[in-house]
Amino acid sequence: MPDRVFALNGPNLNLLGQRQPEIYGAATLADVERECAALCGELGLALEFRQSNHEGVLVDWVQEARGAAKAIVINPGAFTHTSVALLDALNAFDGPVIEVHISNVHKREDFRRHSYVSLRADGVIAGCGTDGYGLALRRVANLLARP
Ligand code: CA2
Repeated sequence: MPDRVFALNGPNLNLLGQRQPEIYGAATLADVERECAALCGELGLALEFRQSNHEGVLVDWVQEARGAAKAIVINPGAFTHTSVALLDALNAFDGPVIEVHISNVHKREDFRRHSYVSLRADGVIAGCGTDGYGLALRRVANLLARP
């Protein structure tokens, strides 16, 4: 049985590829999911890829991952900078957590430099465009093989 990984995406990431390509690139979220699924096939991982605009839904999915996934890759969108609830949920998850940001949050407004999720994340990838998802999945595969 391949190890299952949840890849969770926060608010507005459903708009990827439709607006602000200078910041977030041209790929749509469906493109990103397709690339992640292909990579997971190579890495021997089973992917569950989801997006929600709602904080509580993301919290529910992180809780669901406790029984259903070995690792979480998460781009929490703007909840990165605001959500203690998401941090608390991630703190109740035992496996590796990798935080992904498409843009370089450190090159933008000051408020984007603080992440509640980083207090729990085992790794953080920012500013690598949508390639960051693949980098995060490779890291997860390594961590699950050699904890
Ligand atoms: O760089 C990232 O991946 C972010 O997590 C994206 C969030 C932002 O609030 C974080 O500070 C950094 C915003 C996601 C919005 O995505 C859009 C994509 C295309 C068009 C409009 C919004």
